[in-house]
Amino acid sequence: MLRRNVMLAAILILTGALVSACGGAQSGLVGLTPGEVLFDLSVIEIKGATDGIEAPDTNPETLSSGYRFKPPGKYDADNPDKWQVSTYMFSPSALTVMQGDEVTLRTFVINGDQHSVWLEKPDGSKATEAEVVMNRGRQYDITFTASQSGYYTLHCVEHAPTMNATILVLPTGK
Ligand SMILES: [Cu+2]
Repeated sequence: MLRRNVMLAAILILTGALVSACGGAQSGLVGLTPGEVLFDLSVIEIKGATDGIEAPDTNPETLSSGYRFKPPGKYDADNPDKWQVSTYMFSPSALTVMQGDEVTLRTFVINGDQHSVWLEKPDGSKATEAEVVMNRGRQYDITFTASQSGYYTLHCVEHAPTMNATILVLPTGK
């Protein structure tokens, strides 16, 4: 079974919940068996600029290496009051799968020249043997078996601690 996006997964989960509510077998999420799941992710950078309020006292770049800050005077030569912030992120950054799924995170890099990406299991160990170095304009697959229920976290080294994606693995009850 190949599921391609989280919306379909959500529908399947809802269907399973309804089946359970209607007196189906009580063994976890009815009708869902582990399968292959493919997600398409993008690496993006979102930006916001203003001259409507003063720049923050704390430089956002001290909060995360994923944040960028162009202060007043350095952002717009024609408008010394204007400033900009931005952040790198995975989109989508929250996914749901079933325990036992073979999951592929197919990731295309739109913004940022390099992201070194690794995957953390719910127990804190690494699900990827090495960091996957992702460069702009290229597509990369990270494939893993969601053997543990809980939260897997996709991390970017260069833009830690805020450039993450979370994959919630629902237990099958088996
Ligand atoms: Cu990054």
